[in-house]
Amino acid sequence: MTPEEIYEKVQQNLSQVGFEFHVFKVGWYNDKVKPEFHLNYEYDTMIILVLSTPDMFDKAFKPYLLRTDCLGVRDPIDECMTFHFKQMKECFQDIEIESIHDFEMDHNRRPKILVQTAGHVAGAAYYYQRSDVDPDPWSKEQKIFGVSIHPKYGGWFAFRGVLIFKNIMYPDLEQKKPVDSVPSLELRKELLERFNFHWQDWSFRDIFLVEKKYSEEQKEYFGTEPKNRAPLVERMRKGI
Ligand code: B12
Repeated sequence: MTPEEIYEKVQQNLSQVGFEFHVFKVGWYNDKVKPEFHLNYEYDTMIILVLSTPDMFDKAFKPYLLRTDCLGVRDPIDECMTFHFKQMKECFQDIEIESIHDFEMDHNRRPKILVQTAGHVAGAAYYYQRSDVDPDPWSKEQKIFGVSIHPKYGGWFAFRGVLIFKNIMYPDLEQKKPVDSVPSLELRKELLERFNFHWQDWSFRDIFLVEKKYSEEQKEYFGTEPKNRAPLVERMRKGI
């Protein structure tokens, strides 16, 4: 199978249930991150980033809840993502794939994949970091986490992980730049401050007028602490 055919098959399988896929090379990612985060594959190895759009909740998650009894499940969203990743891998019986979810940590408790950097090099979502606001307006002691912004959904999406096609090389792939939807320094500062200091009010997600955002039900779900989500799961399972 060619890399183009693989990408096409992934798209066909899952874009109708609210996921988006962006292909890139392992080397582009390794060029950016420190050695301790490197993925141990050749430069041209094909890798696909998976993200969920606002549609995933209704099109993948709720149907998943109806199909399974979620009793004793640690995090139903993570389980649902694991299910879909597994299903994707099963479409490629003869191809070796390593999948890494956004929530997986290595033995040093470091994330196995930095999805924001992956999203940037794959051209999926611009990763705004402290270094993107120059001169730096914050005190040296202040920790400022970076945030990715999608051109259609602003902050109303989540990265779900990557699929690494271990033996598929994609030397001809051309790199796409991510869309810079927050070009002004003033707005970048505002974005990083909203993400770091007011992330609970969701406002960083609306840094510009987005095409689609989470439904009220989805906001209620993600706004509730995982340990308190069981009644919401039950309600959705009963279709109330
Ligand atoms: C650990 C973690 C946290 C920790 C620490 C935060 C942090 N960023 O370190 C805590 C618990 C605080 C946290 C909180 C939240 N998090 Co969090 N978190 C993560 C997680 C699992 C790992 C982040 C991490 O440790 N990074 C390590 C550091 C070192 O990476 P880094 O700063 O990006 O540095 C790298 C880059 O700078 C790169 N690099 C260097 N030069 C260049 C140049 C360029 C151009 C590029 C592109 C890269 C690059 O190299 C560095 C590494 O060597 C990610 C998921 C993941 N697997 O990535 C989610 C993630 C960052 N969190 C996310 C979210 C939404 C949140 C919360 C809002 C809570 C929530 N889940 O709803 C809060 C808000 C943050 C806050 N204000 O506190 C989202 C962000 C989505 C987005 N739009 O960007 C992520 C991506 C999860 C996801 N699945 O989508 N989080």
